[in-house]
Amino acid sequence: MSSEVRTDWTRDAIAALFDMPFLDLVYEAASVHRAHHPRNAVQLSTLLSIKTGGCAEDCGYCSQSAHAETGLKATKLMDVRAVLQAAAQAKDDGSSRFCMGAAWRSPKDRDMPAIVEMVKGVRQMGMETCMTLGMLSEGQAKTLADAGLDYYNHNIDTSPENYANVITTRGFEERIETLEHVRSAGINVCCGGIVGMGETRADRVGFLHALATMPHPESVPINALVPVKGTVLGDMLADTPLAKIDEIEFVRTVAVARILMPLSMVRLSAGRESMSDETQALCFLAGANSIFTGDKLLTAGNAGDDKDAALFARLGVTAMQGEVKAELEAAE
Ligand code: SAM
Ligand code: DTB
Ligand code: SF4
Repeated sequence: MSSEVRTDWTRDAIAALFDMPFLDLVYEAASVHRAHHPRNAVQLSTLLSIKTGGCAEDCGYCSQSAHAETGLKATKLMDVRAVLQAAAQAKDDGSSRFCMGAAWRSPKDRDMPAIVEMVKGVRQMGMETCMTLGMLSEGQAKTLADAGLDYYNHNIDTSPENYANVITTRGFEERIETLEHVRSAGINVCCGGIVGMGETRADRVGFLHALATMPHPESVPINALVPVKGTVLGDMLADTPLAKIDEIEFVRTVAVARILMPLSMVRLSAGRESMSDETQALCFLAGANSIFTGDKLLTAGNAGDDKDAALFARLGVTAMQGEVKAELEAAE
């Protein structure tokens, strides 16, 4: 089972993985990880919010939604030069991929020339490029591909049936359409979601089922909800602390993602700031092999380079250097 790449997973089979004794599940996931990826190596990506806040969408978890009351100041699209400076710093800090995020429902065509300059500039520094700008038309995906964009992040976030409980201003199917535009343009897909939003186990099964039955995304970010005051879900969690996801269940989600999508990079994404070293170590054992570095995600705090350096030293883990795809192929 561990060496096959399948897109015919059923929900029952995925639920059965979640139900496995924890130690068997982690052992299985670790075996799949070791069969396909360098061991003890974790890829580092750095995020930059190139356009913050004031977003028209109503994603219930997001500090940047104009529908939320988070007091976040909205900004205009950053200058290309300032973006390239931040990328140079990330490279100096050992990151191999620079991910630029904008709080847009979708980019305007008038923004595309600056976006293209950012992609070209970051690539010239020898870093992999990733962007997350909301929904893309076929033409916009093609423009980004021509600029040399390596990855596009666009999350399905949760199960199709839970989607409308989290976001009402767009539908699950619209996410799938953008993912198709990205893939047909030849850009690597980065697609995952959030757990810990008060969803059920069945939603986590449905979320991973959707990912595992499409052409597997090259990167799968698994975010733990960062509860932000003034957002629907942040406030819900503050009122019902028991809804917070159990860390063992979080590790199970990572392990099942690894088993379902053996060749993908599974990224332990938002939420590490409040995660113990022990939980993160279990996630790495269960096959997570990428993280976001630095003190900040887009608007929320992140563990920070000093803490991560200490964690890596504690675990004997090293940073995976660039050329992730080539490494994946060599490990096959
Ligand atoms: N506006 C673009 C979009 O929605 O596609 C890109 C940026 S958006 C912030 C990227 C992803 O970050 C979301 O899809 C969600 O999975 C994740 N995210 C946002 N806020 C989060 C939070 N508070 N906790 C965990 N993950 C979060
Ligand atoms: C993803 O799945 N996680 C990143 C990235 N894609 C763009 C974003 C996490 C955002 C966390 C909340 C914040 O910083 O506002
Ligand atoms: Fe806007 Fe993206 Fe935040 Fe949704 S997740 S409100 S689309 S920035």
